[in-house]
Amino acid sequence: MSRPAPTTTLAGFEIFEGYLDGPAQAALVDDLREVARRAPFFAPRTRFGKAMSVRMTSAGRYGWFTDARGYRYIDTHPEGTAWPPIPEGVLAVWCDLVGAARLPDCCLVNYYGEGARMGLHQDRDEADFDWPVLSISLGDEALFRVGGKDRRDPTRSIWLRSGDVVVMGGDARLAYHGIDRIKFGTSTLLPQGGRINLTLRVVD
Ligand code: MD3
Ligand code: FE
Repeated sequence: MSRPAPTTTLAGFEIFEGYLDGPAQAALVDDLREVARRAPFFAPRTRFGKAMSVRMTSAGRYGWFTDARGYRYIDTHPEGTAWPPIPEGVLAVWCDLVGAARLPDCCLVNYYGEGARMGLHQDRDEADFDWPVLSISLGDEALFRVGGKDRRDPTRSIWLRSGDVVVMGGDARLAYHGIDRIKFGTSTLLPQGGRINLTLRVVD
């Protein structure tokens, strides 16, 4: 399959608007129900003791975690069970847009309920920044903010919608980014409303 062209590009940051159609989005949500059954969502606490408003779980060899000891990848769910495998339909998106030479080690699953947000941060807990991070948005619209490699660099904001896929490689890989807010109730994909974001990462 030839790689589709991004609908927007910006310094290593590629957006594929509407990459997944409605049925493909619904199929991924079904796969994620099974992931969440085996690895329930939890509210991580930062090393400052504050619970994050985003709930999380993971699939793959590693899952992302934070507690009093700080941010890191761990090889089991905090309850001690293995992380479930990354669903095939999720891996297919990675293979189409990044390639099949190396598969991701982690699929972080973020759930945003009403009022949830994610502050501006860099993703730098991975060993090799030459691999991009791929993000899949499902459910309600979200205001995504992206800046530069320095926290003080100017930022720009984009609405991400259900079915949009973003690939962050090259200069964008270490860019500061975050989710300012979601527009709760703008999608009917998730029965309870809210937004799920999947990020696929090569960890080690
Ligand atoms: C730009 N998630 O899980 S996805 C995260 O929508 C995270 O849940 C947001 O930031 C979300 O760490 C944004 C888009 C994204 C993900 C990783 C990136 C953008 C990125 C890594 C580097 C640069
Ligand atoms: Fe991030």
